[in-house]
Amino acid sequence: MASQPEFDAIVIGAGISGLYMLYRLREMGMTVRGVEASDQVGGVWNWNRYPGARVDSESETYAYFFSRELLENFDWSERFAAQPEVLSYINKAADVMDVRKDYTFNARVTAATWDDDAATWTVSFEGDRPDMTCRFLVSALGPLSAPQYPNIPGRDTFKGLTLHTGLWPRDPGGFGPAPLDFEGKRVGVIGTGSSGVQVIQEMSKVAGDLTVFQRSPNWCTPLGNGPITADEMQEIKANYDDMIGFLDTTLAGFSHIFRDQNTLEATPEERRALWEELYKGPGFSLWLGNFKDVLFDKEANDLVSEFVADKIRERVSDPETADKLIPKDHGYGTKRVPLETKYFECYNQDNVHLIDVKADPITRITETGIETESGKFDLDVIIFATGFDAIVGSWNRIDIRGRDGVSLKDSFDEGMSTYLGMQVADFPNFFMLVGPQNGATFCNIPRCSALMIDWLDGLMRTALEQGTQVIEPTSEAQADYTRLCQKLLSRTLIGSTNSWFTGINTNLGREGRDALVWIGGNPMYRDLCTRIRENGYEGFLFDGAPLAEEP
Ligand code: NA7
Repeated sequence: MASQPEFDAIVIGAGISGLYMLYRLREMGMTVRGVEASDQVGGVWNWNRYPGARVDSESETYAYFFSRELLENFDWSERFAAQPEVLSYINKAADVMDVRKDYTFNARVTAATWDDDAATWTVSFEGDRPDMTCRFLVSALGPLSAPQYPNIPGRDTFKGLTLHTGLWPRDPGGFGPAPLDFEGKRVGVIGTGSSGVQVIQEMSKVAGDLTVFQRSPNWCTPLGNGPITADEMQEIKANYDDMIGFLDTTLAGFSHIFRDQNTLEATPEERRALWEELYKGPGFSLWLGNFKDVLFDKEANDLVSEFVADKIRERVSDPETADKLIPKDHGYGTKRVPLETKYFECYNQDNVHLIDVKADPITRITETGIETESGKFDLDVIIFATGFDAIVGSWNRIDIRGRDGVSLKDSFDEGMSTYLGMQVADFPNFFMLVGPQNGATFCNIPRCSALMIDWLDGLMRTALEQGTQVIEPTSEAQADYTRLCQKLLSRTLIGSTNSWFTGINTNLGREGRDALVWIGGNPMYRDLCTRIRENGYEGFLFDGAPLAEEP
């Protein structure tokens, strides 16, 4: 017998997707509470305040589109906004939605437990905060919110300043980083993913001496940033409808669309001309505006990889250093492509040194710095740009127990399987946003998560209209969807590359690739969701049965 919980719904997380989800649930007439570990909104943009942090999506596309008020009243200052501007935008959006009053801040969720008799979730918190209960539990945890440190002996012994890009100290009362002084300091950065590349660029300008500890190089390409003038902003505002329509046609909600041509159908001269243009183009032009087979066909991928390798050789003066900066273990675009501004040129500066820690592994961290097998580096600051326990880590940090006490982590460990990346069988009324296998995870997140939340809005409204207490997926629908995720991923070169997209996390000893992302793109995901809705939310059970009639 279902009993009355404290709230109709609880949303965990006050990042981009959580805020919008809460707003939609409230508009639906539900009693809803948001809970957030931090003392403020912003999610990933609140935690990752390191110098150099910025979006790789064109700023005006990295936004909510549901509110004309917001579209009209926010002016972006740069083509690719820096973290403080993105955080100020999210704060403005929170004002427009008026959602802060519905949040409990400083509330880190440690556990969530389903009670099948009462048909409610009980949510528990760190410290002595009392539990809360709800009918529907939405986890908007962020795919990159569980920072990880490498397992290097002696990490806690370092007497200098230790920082992690994902847990950067903040400017009290402001939107940016704490005013730390790196001028003239000896700085070491471990990690050369997107965060490492961004922070290295900034540190190279101020550090007396910067040592980069690189395990794997990445295929970084230019960001193409610059200011947005007042006239340009007016033009952007005048064309919002066209832009939104266009974004919905692209693979991942970015402003780039693959060519309708295969690489080898173009002559070498045509290929070169296109790649030169795309390399100079903004953001993910080269990644997502390329020939349509570059992420599928090894021969095509080798050609574009060689083009980017030549660019690195042109930009780095010392051939040996250039060679260390060229990836050998994966092709261009098969992992997340970091975007950069004069990143490679940093290595031409006398104050910047590159250590290849695959050839010369870090052995330990000491009171004074980092030691490798063949060297000793005295440092004032160590920056860990070592990423996250991506996607699954955000959920695994919480002890989530479904029907009969079954653990979500155990279910993930057995092999990722979800329905639409939204629900998992045996976890009734539990929803995930931008998590494993979700259409918004390999995507321009604000754009794609809003589309998904709008769709979930329809599902929840239908449930409310029917007086449904329990929504859950069927095991069959979940297995079919998971097979589709696996099939789509296996067709791409991304699927055969070790990265956080495929669930490899060597730091955590996680081996063996798994389909953690939906790679089919936004239009296919949206069409699938539309078809499911039109078929009476096919694959979902409402109080244990398919929906009685067409919604
Ligand atoms: P990433 O992309 O996961 O990068 C982490 C980096 O840290 C990567 O270069 C790792 O090398 C490196 N790493 C991790 N552990 C170690 C150890 N033990 N020794 C040396 N180097 C290590 O995280 P980011 O924060 O840069 O970016 C995450 C996402 O945020 C990004 O994709 C964007 O979507 C935004 P590895 O490649 O594992 O050899």
